Amino acid sequence: MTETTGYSGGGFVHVKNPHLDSMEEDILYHLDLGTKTHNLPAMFGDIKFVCVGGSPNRMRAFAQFMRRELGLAGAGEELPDICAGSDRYAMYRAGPVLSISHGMGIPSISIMLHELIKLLHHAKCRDVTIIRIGTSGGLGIEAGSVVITDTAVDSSFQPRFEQVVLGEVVVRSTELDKDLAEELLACSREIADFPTLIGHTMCTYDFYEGQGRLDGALCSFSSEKKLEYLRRAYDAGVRNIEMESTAFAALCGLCGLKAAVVCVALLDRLEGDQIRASHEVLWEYQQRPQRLIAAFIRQRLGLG
Ligand code: R2B
Ligand code: URA
Repeated sequence: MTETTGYSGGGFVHVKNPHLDSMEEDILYHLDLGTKTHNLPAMFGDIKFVCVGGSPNRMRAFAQFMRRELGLAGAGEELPDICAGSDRYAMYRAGPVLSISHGMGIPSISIMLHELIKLLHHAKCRDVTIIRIGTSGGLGIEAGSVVITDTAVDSSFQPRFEQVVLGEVVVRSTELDKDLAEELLACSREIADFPTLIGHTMCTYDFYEGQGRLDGALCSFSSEKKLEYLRRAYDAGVRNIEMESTAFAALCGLCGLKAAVVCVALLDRLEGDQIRASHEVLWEYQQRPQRLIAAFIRQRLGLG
């Protein structure tokens, strides 16, 4: 069974679940928010940009950075974690920007996105742009390069996300918003002192064997086989590898959200498996997608 991409009538988030309407209350358990306990339209109705990324600390730093970039009052102060009652995910706000962590891997980001998308729906948000800012392994590109994903592909280089529903495999499209990717690339040309490119992003279920690494606790293939696989991925247009983009693209696409994936490459996987750069270098690399997205948001808000 294949599902097609959704549309967003009137710019609203488009949940595709008839059961939601008949629920008296919706508890967003992993976010520690709910329709009866919180006034979601008042809290979130004016959100226009949602940025998601793996680590809670990084997403707090991003929200703090965005407060400074947008010239918001109290920019230097500690930010409260909106999901403080749950230790699964962290959520911060900077004006019209929401910054949320999603943990590592498809199951973790899927749970967060189901609840986030319902949150945006309950809050009656309109015209929301959602961007994953993350880290990745590069493929044939210099460490520190930023990849804007045009298509998220699975480990067979196909633009699909397979979700098992009631024991059946449902295949979902992983198309992302092409215009948004181009807008981000144009933005990078203006600000970036680092290489930025558009390419396919391969999403895997594992960091080690799943990404062809030789340095996990298990490995049953040779260095030659690994390189042959990674070169085939490169020839199919893959420029970086991470662990969430197909699920992110599928869920956001079906719910009518304009979505982008922007990840920095921490290393070139054609040159090795271990991430050897220092903490300082890695910290600076991780700021690159944040700087690009800050410039993009400033531009969209007419501050650029
Ligand atoms: C990138 O980095 C994490 C693994 O180190 C994973 O969440 C991803 O997609
Ligand atoms: N994240 C990944 O998923 N893979 C890498 O190689 C680096 C970061």
